[in-house]
Amino acid sequence: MFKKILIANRGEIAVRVIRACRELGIKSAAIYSDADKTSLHTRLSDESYYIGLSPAHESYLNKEKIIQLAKEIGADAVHPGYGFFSENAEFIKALEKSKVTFIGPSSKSVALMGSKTEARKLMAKNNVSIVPGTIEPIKSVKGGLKISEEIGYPVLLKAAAGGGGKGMRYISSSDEFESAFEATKREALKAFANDEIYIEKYIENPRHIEVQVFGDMQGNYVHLFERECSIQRRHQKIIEEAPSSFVDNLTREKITSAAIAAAKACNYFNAGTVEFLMDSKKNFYFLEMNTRLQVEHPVTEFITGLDLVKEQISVASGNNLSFKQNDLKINGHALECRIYAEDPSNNFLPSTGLILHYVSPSGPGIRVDSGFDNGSQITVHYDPLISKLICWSDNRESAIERMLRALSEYVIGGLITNISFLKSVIAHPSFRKGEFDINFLNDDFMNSLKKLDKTKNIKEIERVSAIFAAILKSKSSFNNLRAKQTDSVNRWQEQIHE
Ligand code: MV4
Repeated sequence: MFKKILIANRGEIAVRVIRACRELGIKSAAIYSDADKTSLHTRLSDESYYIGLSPAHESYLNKEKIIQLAKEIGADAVHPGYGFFSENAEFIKALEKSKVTFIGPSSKSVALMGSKTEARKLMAKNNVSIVPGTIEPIKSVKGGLKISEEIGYPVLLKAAAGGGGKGMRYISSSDEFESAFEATKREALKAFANDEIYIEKYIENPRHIEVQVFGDMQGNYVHLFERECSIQRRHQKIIEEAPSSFVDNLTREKITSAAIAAAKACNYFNAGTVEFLMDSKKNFYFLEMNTRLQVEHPVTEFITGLDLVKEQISVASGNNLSFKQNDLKINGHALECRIYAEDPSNNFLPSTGLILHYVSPSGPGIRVDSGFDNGSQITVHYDPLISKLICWSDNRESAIERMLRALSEYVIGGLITNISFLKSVIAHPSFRKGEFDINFLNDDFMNSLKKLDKTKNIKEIERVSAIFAAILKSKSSFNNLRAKQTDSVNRWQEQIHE
């Protein structure tokens, strides 16, 4: 087993990995930028190393510096978290050439799944159903028109090097094809330095269902069931759950088998996620594979009782998977809400500043993964994710009630958050019934909230303000806090008058 792990990340996921290291008796080494000098991950780790300025490309994205540091401090392994270098084949390749182990898949698997056309080709060859379309990049407008005619409009043009919604274009009829073809190619070249594009049939109102898979270096594979991630906005997931209320046992059998076939096809090891689109008839299509630990892994941990990060560390050190498929069953239901510092009533504009008062929910069935606490600063440099609130209960209905209870316990003073927006989504009759797809948070939904929510939102602000004011008043250090208090009062007033 490893003795020391360098964590090449920040925020809640760095804290999550530190916790796994601590329980395994492995030393954790954190890296931090200027903005993170006093952050939770910097404080909780056994060792922490300053690596540069606040902008990520000056610190968390400095490949040479991070690899050099890992060697210098005698780390046996690097955990990349999600984002940053987690799916960077060059970073992984550099580690493969050194004595430091990358906690994740091989650079080959990552590179293969990074090319969406290569991935589609491999899936088709291994009988994993892909969205109808091309498996080779399209060369000409004429060729593209012919294929689109065959599969039927509407179609999507996608960048071969894209993914996660970047470099995608909708085409409703042949008149739009030529200009869309040129524009998508141009954008793909600019964004990914690769202008290859391909065609897929447009799947109407699908759900986003993904399967957690795991492999070891001995060629054993398991799946950890599915997650439903349809509640999203502009490709940003907001609420995830496991299992999906839409997936029956037979569909689960088929989609998890497909996911394992996908992992095997690219000789995958460590934690991965196979993403599918599922239409209203429960037909599912391979979309892409995420070759990393995902933000929403805790919902899978809740329903399986496993610790995915410990398992990642274990298989990376060469151990067999610690369990077999038959050892696993779905226990109850889990939901995750992503708590963001953003303003739902102002087009989800990120809200930066100090967290002046922070009380997170707790009690039965609650887990909060956060990289922040009292006095933490939310800056423009990184994702405005404050925390992940995850709830477990023995069924979906009670997990929903528990989530509403937990959201109402949350107090985050000093910043605007999406907490009351999350409450509105979770409490919505369609969400409760499990009747939704990837378009649930569309304009109609947002407009219906606007009408309902003016008073509710102000009530919530008044509630948090009252708690905050009472706490400040009772503190002996009240006078010392005056400057900050003035700041916070202004923020509340800004909200009330918007
Ligand atoms: C699609 C699609 C419909 N049909 N492909 C968006 C992110 C990227 N991973 C693929 N995406 C989509 N691909 C076909 N053929 C709809 C989406 C899509 C989507 C997918 C999953 C979750 C949220 C989404 C939001 C908008 C569009």
